[in-house]
This record gives sequence, C-alpha cells and structure tokens, in this order.
Amino acid sequence: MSYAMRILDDSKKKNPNEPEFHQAMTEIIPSLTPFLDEHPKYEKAGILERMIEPERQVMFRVPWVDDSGKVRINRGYRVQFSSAIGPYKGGLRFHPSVNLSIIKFLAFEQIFKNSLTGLPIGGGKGGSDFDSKGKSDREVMAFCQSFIDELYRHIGADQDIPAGDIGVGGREVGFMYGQYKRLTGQYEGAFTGKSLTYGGSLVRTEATGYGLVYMMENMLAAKNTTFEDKTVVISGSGNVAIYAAEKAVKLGAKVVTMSDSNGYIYDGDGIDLDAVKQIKEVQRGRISEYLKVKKTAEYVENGLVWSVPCNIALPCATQNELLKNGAELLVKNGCMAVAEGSNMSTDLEATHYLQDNGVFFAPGKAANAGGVAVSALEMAQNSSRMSWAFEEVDCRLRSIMHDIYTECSMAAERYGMKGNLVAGANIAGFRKVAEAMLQQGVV
Ligand code: NDP
Ligand code: 2IT
Repeated sequence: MSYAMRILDDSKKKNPNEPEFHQAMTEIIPSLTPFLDEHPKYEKAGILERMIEPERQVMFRVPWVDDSGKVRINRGYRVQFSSAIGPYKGGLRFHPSVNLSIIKFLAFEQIFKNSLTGLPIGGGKGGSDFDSKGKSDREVMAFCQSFIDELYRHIGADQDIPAGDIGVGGREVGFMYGQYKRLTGQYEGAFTGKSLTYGGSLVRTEATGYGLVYMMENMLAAKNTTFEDKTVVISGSGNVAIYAAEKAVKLGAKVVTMSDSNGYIYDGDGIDLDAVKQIKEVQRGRISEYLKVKKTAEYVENGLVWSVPCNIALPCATQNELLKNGAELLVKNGCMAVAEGSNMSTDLEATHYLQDNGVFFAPGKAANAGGVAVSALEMAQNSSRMSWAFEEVDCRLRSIMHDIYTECSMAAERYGMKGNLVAGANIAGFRKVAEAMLQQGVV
C-alpha cells in the first residue's frame, strides 16, 4: 500500500464517526500519490501524518438566554488545523447540522485552499450548532457574545482570524467583533468580513461569488468560450449564491435558478437579483417569497435544481448537495462546466461522473478561494491602517483567481492529469505547506 493510502487508512480508524472528515481526506490524499512518490523526503519527515492531525481543536459550552427568559445551550468549535504558512484562517459556520466532523472537514480543506491563494494564511474553521432562523437580533447578539466569551482567548490578528460562513454574515461578525474588542481592549483585525464602518474591506461581501465566476471565466476561456449568452443554474441564495449570480449576469449570462433548504425557484427570464437581495439580505425570508414579486416564476418544493437544463452549474449552498443523480441530470442536459461555490458540493462519485462525461470541473478549494483571499487582503489593509478602493481589491481578486487556475492546471499537467483541476488543486495546495513544514523542523 502506498504511503498516502496507509496514512488515510490509519486516520480513518483513529477518527471514527467523522464521515465528512473521512470524505475530505479521501478526496485529497490519494491524489497526492504521484507527488509523494516523486519526493520521498516528505514521507521521511512524516509530513502527511502531521498534516492530517489538527494542531489544536477546541470545543466549548455556549450558554445564552432567549427572549422568553429561558436558558439555551449550544456547542462551540474551533479547529486550528495548520499554521505552517501563516496564522489560522477560516470562517465560522452557525447551522444546526454543525458537528466536529463537519468543522474538521472544512478546516482541512481550508489548509489547501489558503495555500492556493498564494497569501500567508494557515487553515482553521469553527462554528456552532446554533440556528439563527427565527431568532431575534437580541437573541443572535446574546449567542454571539457568549460564543466570544470563550473563543476570544484562542484568536487574534496574528494568531487565528475567523470570518463568516453559513449562518454567519455581517450582523454576526459585528456582534462577535464588538465583544472581542470589549474583552481584549484591542482594536485589531481579529476578524475579517467586518463592515466598512469599522475596518472591513470593499469587495469582501462579493468576493466568494465574484471569485467563483472569475474561476469559471478562466475555465471557459480554456474552452474558447465566455459567459455570454450562457444559461447558469445556481443553488443556494445566500452570500456566495447572490454575488456569483450578480457577476455571471454582468458577464452576459442568464441565471435561471436559486434555492434554499426548502426548494428552488425557476425564472426563465433570468432571476431578479434585487428581489432576491431584498428577501434574503433584508427580510431574512424564504426563497419561495420570490413568487410574490415575480408571478410568472415557478417554485419547486424539495426539488433538485440540477434537473433544470443549463450550460453552467454553480453549487453554492452546502456540502454533498450535488450527488450522482444530480450529475447525471446535468450531463443529460448538456451542461459543460461546474465550479463548486460551496465546500465539497459534490462527492467523489459525482465528481468522477462529471469528469468522465466531459464536464469541466473545479473543486471548491480552488473555485471558492476568492472569499478567503479577500479576507487576507482585509488583514493587509488593517495592519497597514489603510483601505483600498473597490477597483483595486476587485482587480487583485481577479488576478488571484487567474493564478489559482493556472497553478492547478499546471500541476495537473505536470503529473499526467491534464485538465483534472481536482488533482491539480490538491497537489499545488499541498506542495507549499509541505515544504514550509519541512523547513520548520518537527513541530
Ligand atoms: P449563507 O448562510 O449566506 O447561505 C447558505 C445558503 O445555502 C442558504 O440559501 C441556505 O438555505 C443554503 N443551505 C445551507 N445549508 C443547507 C442545507 N443543509 N441544505 C440545503 N440548503 C442549505 O452561506 P454562504 O453563502 O456564505 O455559504 C454557502 C457555501 O459557500 C457554504 O458551503 C460555505 O462553506 C461556502 N463558502 C462560503 C464562503 C464565504 O465567504 N461566505 C467562502 C467560501 C466558501 P437556508 O436558508 O434554507 O438554510
Ligand atoms: O470557506 C471559506 O473559505 C470561508 N468561509 C471564508 C473564510 C475566510 O476566512 O474568509
């Protein structure tokens, strides 16, 4: 058995009951085999064994009081996976499904993603099983403050810098940053995704979605085409989905679907994004409410968005949202390219099905890296006490996404897997972290 497969097997045994973490490791580790075989120095130094073991993981109690005066308890997590190339960096997810396995898979992927950005950021992730749906602003604030009452001792501008993810946007980051500042007395960039009024960066709100579309722009260019006149199917209707749709439309495409965990909307005229922003960002409502604005649109409860014919598909909701049955529908309807906005949108079976049927595919760690890349630019602006113009940040984002595409393509080609951006992203992301670990000794 190869070094990579042996380590994967050992880790699965050592971490039972962590299916998402197993899945993330299985998607990455075997694809590193040609690189590891070529460089035995990494096996000798135990790089892979060290890389799959988080440097530290914290789990804690989060008590808070709801509007009826009842005490509620949630569980908080922060997994500080790797600081080989920079301070731990990665978002916080608040969703009832959150558990250690999910946070570990996200933190593990984040190591490779952050490495691909070319910026000095290590990998981490955190969150809670808190469900903000139906909660008042005061309840969300009470939860966020209690969460930070514990987390503050583990984070800091040069130590670990959280940001948003599912269920964590500008409102939550604001409440958490306020509490962090109160407890530490430090006005430092210990969070990214902050609002513009207190140290946020222009383009951070848009960055993941815009970056995803810039990645797809590079993929389409390699196939001698563009977004012009393409039909795009998008899942989700949160931060990533909304700004991916906005940029795709700007580049000439028509976006015909969006969804949430209850169902999807189909609008053959192209989704009215101002309406979606009003429903999702202002009213915090359900996507089905779109039909009140656009009577000719359709709403399909519990439907599979991948059944809608398209040229391009951008999954932007959550992990394992596009499985083999969805991939079959996309292929049957002639979809030419898929890029993951959500982390681990597909499983390996669906990924292989898409690739084997000629669909150009980009994995999340490359395609959605624009969010964390602009987070790193926010950190740079904070530490230099500067703020850059929208055009400057957007231009840097576009160039970072181009570089990621090129790095992944070249790494795939170098190891005999031309066009396989999954293998390319894994190898290109791994190589920098592995080399940094080697140079820093046994730590
Ligand atoms: P939001 O909370 O803004 O939106 C999440 C969207 O996905 C909502 O429409 C939500 O619907 C839907 N969704 C969430 N969980 C599920 C589920 N279990 N089943 C079906 N639908 C679900 O999150 P983001 O847009 O920030 O994140 C979306 C994805 O992008 C995540 O995978 C995240 O990890 C990834 N990502 C985010 C980045 C960022 O900068 N925000 C950066 C890189 C990746 P509902 O309202 O019904 O829950
Ligand atoms: O998955 C991700 O890359 C994010 N949620 C963004 C992380 C960040 O630190 O901006």
